[in-house]
Amino acid sequence: MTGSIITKVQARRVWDSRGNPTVEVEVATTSGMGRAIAPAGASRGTREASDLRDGGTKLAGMDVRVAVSNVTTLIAPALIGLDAGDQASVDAALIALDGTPLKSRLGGNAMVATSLAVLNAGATAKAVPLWQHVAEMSGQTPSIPLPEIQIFGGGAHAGRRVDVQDFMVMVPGASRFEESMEVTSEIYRAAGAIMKQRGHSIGVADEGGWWPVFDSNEQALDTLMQAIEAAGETPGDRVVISLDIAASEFGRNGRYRLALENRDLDRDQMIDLLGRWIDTYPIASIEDPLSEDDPEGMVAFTQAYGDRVQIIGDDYLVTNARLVSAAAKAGACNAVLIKVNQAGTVTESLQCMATAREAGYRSIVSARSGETEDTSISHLSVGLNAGQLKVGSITRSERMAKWNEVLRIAEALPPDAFVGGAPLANTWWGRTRHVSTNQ
Ligand code: 2PG
Ligand code: MG
Repeated sequence: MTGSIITKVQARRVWDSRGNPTVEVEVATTSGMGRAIAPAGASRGTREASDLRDGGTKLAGMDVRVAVSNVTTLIAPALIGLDAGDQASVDAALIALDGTPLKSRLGGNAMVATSLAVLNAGATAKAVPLWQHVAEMSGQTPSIPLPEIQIFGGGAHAGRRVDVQDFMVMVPGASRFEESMEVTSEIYRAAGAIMKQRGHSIGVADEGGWWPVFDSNEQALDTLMQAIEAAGETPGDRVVISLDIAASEFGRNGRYRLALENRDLDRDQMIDLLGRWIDTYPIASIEDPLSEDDPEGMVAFTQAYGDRVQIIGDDYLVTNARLVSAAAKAGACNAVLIKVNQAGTVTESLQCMATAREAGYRSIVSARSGETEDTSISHLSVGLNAGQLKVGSITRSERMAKWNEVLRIAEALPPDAFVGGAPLANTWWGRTRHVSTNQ
């Protein structure tokens, strides 16, 4: 399409939700412009695309001057003249130009901002919304995802005040996306009120969830249960719990150090602990239950609990099609987190989604803990028919920009485009629902 030929690629340094510098890219075609900003993780997988940071002492070494200049000096000349509507070719050019396994030459941050800006430019050139462009590209029927929303932060996002990184809720019993937001907002409020009653000053963690002042990880879970009840819900009925253990942050070589409780667990003890939580609380989804270097643990955990909960690989699979195939073969995990900046390009993320689908894995499009006003992932979750979306809590505008964008997109789709509880149908929640509705 001549209207989508890339005429200009520009970059600038902007700032993320943690006040760190990041890369923004604008890609122009004769039909208009597409823009995107690179997010940044704190709990990062070792096999994900690596961000290029300047190092040194200024801005704690986090500056991105080199990544920004890579866009203008190296990437721009390679992309001008290519078709922004042909995402696969543009991403192939980016990958070839970089030529490293972890995108360390150009920088994963420079590449993902460029790739997503191209995606946006492609949609602009077609004069269609981004979600529609993505749906046409992936051949999927667009759907409105089930949100996974953080109530308490933890782990690397809260000064390691508790070991578990995300205490979240999902509302698979909601009949609309809007309803799940409203129910979650009530739970968030109730959780804040409980923390206040306990005399805690109620600050928030990196993704907007309440700051976790707890004596144990279980106390956080108990408080979450209380908040769900205080919001007038029965835990396990319309609302379920979802956890991101982010175990790579405290596990190595099959050993797990729960700092809050001053306990060291081996692989089997860690699996038993999570199993007890699954037995005690209405947990429908667990992300990274074991660390990225513990495939044995991940297989054992999936064997034991894969028919009861969704088991998501994040650090473990780093949005990598090859790792998803290998995990499926080995019997590790049953779902994959899709973070475009882990893969480095849109095309590789799409390939990972396709591989996940073939393997029968569910998929969850996810933001990073360092985010911005960029809403591309909201569109990706809809256009890829991912089924689930995770962007942190229900506060702070780098999060709300994404949830609110889904509300807008939902208006353009029929009411039954909301996937509701479908993604969790084979999990504990789905089974419980099935039994209770037949009683
Ligand atoms: C995760 C993400 C988002 P980070 O682990 O799933 O919560 O965190 O971006 O720090 O990797
Ligand atoms: Mg994670």
